[in-house]
Amino acid sequence: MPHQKRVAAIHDISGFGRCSLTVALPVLSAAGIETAIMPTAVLSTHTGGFTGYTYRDLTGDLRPFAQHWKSLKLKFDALYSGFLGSFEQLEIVGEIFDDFREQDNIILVDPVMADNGELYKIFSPEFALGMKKLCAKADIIIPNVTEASLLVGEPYRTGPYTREYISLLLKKLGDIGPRQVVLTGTFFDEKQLGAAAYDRETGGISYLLADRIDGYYHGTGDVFGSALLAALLNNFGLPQAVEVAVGYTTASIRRTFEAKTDIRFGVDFENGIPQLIKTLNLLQP
Ligand code: PXL
Repeated sequence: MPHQKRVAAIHDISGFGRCSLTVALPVLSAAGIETAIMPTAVLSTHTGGFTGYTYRDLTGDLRPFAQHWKSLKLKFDALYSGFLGSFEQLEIVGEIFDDFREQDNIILVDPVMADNGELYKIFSPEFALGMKKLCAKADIIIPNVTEASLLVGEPYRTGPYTREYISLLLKKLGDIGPRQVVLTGTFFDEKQLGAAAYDRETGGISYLLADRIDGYYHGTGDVFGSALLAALLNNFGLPQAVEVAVGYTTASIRRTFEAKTDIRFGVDFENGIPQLIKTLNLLQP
């Protein structure tokens, strides 16, 4: 048995709505990865489309969590951050990355802050600057097109995009510091949608697209990011890992669309787990 990989997942817990830790933990665990969680906040639901949700901020717990883990001499094959609720949390998570950085571990930052051309209502415009600093510490970042335009200071454009525009965004995102960039929400026509993957060291760009399903679904960024990390830690190369993540996310959206589920409730990623494990070659004969 090879060494079991271990991840620290730093996101909120939204009790209902299938995003952040309620997605990352099951997906990574199912993929054979030991998953430690550092909750940044506890909410009754995510903030997308619900009103009246509870929000318990856990900023004060982050440093003590990290100090305790450090005292146990824990090492992580990857650190994976997602939704962070404040500027201060960005600073603290940056320190945690410095503390747990190893020569060959992966720091994956999903700069969760915006979608569809708009910053989430709970964030101020300066938040994007703090997120850019955090992205500079990452090995891999996985913004959507809205987050990408905020990170690089380009005006937001609606698609379909040109390959020139997508490669410009990828290169500018790479200039922030990460070795690899995965841009979600990439599309060149109305039929297909997916992600573009860029490796700054080789300059290679790959496009991994799937048939588009109508509608806007919550939590898909977390389904995508968790499956991507699961594939990378199971030794898939970047384009292959992105292909796995696009396939898993698209299938989850398709099931949800067919079930006519309220789009705020997140996607049915659960029923895709058996196929994901097969795709990752984790099924014993
Ligand atoms: O990853 C999306 C997400 C996570 N956590 C919270 C959110 C959102 C998106 O709206 O509100 C609390």
